[in-house]
Amino acid sequence: MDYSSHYTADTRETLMQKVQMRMSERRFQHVLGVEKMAIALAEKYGCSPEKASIAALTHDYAKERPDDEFMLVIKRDGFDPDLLNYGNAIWHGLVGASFVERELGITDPEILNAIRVHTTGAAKMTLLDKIIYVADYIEPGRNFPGVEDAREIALVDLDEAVAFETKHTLAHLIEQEQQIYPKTIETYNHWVAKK
Ligand code: DGI
Ligand code: FE
Ligand code: FE
Repeated sequence: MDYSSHYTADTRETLMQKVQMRMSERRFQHVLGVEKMAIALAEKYGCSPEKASIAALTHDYAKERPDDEFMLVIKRDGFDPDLLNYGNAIWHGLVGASFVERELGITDPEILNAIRVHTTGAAKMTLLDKIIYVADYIEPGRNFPGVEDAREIALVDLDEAVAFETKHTLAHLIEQEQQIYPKTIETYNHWVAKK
C-alpha cells in the first residue's frame, strides 16, 4: 500500500494505533515528538510532510521486539551475517524496516530507507533520511547536554545538524566503549571528518 498518496487523518490515526500497540507509552510519546519535529523540518526544507509523518511514526516500530525475532529475519532474509554480532540498537531500524513493510504494509522505498538508516546515518542520505535522523535526536522530549545546540543548528542547516549529531553520538559511544557498527563510521567519515 502506498500510504502517503492517500494520507488522511484517518490513515494516520490507524497507523498511530498500530504503532502504539507495539511499545511502551514512554516510547510512543517519543515517536509523537519525532513526528512533530519531522513535519516541522519537512515544511522548512521542502520535503513531503506526509512521508515525514509516516517515517517518524514507524521509525522505532520494531524497537521492543525480542532479539530472537531479529536474528531469525537476519538469517532468513539475506542480511549481512555480521549483523548478528550487534544488538537491538542496530537492528531495530536496519532490520526493523522489514517488519514495518510486512506488518504495516508500507512499501514506499523512501520511507523504508529513512527507517533503515535512522540510527547509524549513512554517507549518502536523502532529505527524508536526514530529517528522520535529526528529528529523532532533537524531538521535544530529548534532554541531554548539547540538545539545545543541535536544535538551533537544525533550524539553520540540516547538513550541519547531521554532522553535529554524528560527531556527538560517536564520541558518546566511544566514551562508553560500545561497539561501533561500520555504517556509523562511514557516516562519520562522510559528514564529520576533514578531507
Ligand atoms: O531508537 P532511539 O533511542 O530513539 O534512537 P536511535 O535509533 O538513534 O539510537 C539507538 C541507540 O543506538 C542510541 O543509544 C545510539 C546507539 N547507536 C548509534 N550508532 C551505534 C549505536 N550503538 C552501537 N553499539 N553502535 C553504533 O554504531
Ligand atoms: Fe531508533
Ligand atoms: Fe527514535
